[in-house]
Amino acid sequence: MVDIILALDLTDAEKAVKIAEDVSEYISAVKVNYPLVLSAGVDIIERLSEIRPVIADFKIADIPYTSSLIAEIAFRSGAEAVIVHGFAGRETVKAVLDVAKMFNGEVYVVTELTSSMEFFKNVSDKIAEMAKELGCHGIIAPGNRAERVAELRRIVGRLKILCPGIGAQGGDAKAVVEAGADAIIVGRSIYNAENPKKVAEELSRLI
Ligand code: 3DU
Repeated sequence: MVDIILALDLTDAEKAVKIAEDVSEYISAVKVNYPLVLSAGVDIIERLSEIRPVIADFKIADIPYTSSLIAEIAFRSGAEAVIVHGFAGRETVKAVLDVAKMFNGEVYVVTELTSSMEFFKNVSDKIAEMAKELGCHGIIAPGNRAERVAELRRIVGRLKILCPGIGAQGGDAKAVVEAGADAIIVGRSIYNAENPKKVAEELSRLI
């Protein structure tokens, strides 16, 4: 089964909670990012986790020590998973994994961004290999490039592949699922819709 993960890049906590509640039956998790956490405070993770498990998309990309502190705050606040940038290197990903283990949490590694391949071209396959080697739970792959999702699938084997870039960024949910995604991450197409529940329901039927 393919999951829908709601990307809640809103800056209004009450609106964010309301949308998560509205669409909860169609989503497997809520992904929070800096816009929401920096405006609503880190406690929003705990609140949202009462609705669905929360993935903290802090795209951690610092030295291992600082990265481990960020991961610890995310897990202590109730996140079930964190997202780390693979380009930060093996030691950073390992430091985040060590923290995740203490909380029984999951770690997903960004391989390449949907928005630009300018610097990722020669590294994203290596990042995917590293994520597999280190025993991460999955990778974040570009949902607007289905052919890359298929290539990354060949590299990571059975690791989970979560794909943002669907809808607002032009990615096609069906193509990405056929390419091997385990979940699609959808933000604006749902939370900016006149009827978020209807959009989530249609997406869930489609995939
Ligand atoms: O474009 P949307 O509104 O559906 O939101 C996509 C979310 O996924 C957003 O939180 C963004 O930070 C995240 N993301 C990407 O869009 C692309 C990536 O390569 C990685 C994460």
